[in-house]
Amino acid sequence: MFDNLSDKLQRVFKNLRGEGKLTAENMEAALREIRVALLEADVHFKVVKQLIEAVKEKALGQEVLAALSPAQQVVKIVNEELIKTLGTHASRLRFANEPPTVVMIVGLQGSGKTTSSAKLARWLSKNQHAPLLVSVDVYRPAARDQLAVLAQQLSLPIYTGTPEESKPLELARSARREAIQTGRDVILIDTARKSSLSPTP
Ligand SMILES: Nc1nc2c(ncn2[C@@H]2O[C@H](COP(=O)(O)OP(=O)(O)OP(=O)(O)O)[C@@H](O)[C@H]2O)c(=O)[nH]1
Ligand SMILES: [Mg+2]
Repeated sequence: MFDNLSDKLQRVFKNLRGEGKLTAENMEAALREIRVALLEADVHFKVVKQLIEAVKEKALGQEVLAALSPAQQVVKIVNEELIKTLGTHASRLRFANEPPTVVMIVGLQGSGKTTSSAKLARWLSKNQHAPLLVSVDVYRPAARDQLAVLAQQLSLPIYTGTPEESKPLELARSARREAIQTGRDVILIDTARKSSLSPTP
């Protein structure tokens, strides 16, 4: 997601540099493209609006337009505003002293738990970890298949359970056992809340 964003921003900046002279018009065009790039990267529209306004205010200031390399100045301003928006310090994941680390993915219905579980597993596996996915969403039909499909597409290991395992706790316990046996150091549990509308499994 952010790789795409950085490609797009690079393109905007390249165009801006090619313009020679920075004008309010080509700045507008560049800002429009930055806006689209951020929205496509899933940044919340209110956050995008704020960021663009902040950049605009600074970039259209006299000292930028009069600067020796105005495009460079704009790159600097966008960079500073992006850092401000994304936060200046990175939060690290905390791992258990004794593996496996168990991470439960919780959140409102439809908030992206299953997708995030897969994303997190992918990130971990690219960063010297050996994750194991498990879905304990036994309430919604095909919810477990959804995670299994993602795992397969991304070639990530998943504990899919046995036909007898129908309870979240059973699935989580078995996944933990499997992780220990196969040397996986992080278990990502994709959860779901049992709603009153769900059929009792
Ligand atoms: N645009 C966008 N869509 C997302 C993102 N994460 C998930 N989605 C989409 O949002 C919808 C719900 O995502 P899920 O990952 O299934 O959400 P969930 O929390 O597991 O949903 P339940 O299991 O039904 O509670 C899906 O259509 C996803 O493709 C994201 O970061 N950006
Ligand atoms: Mg889900």
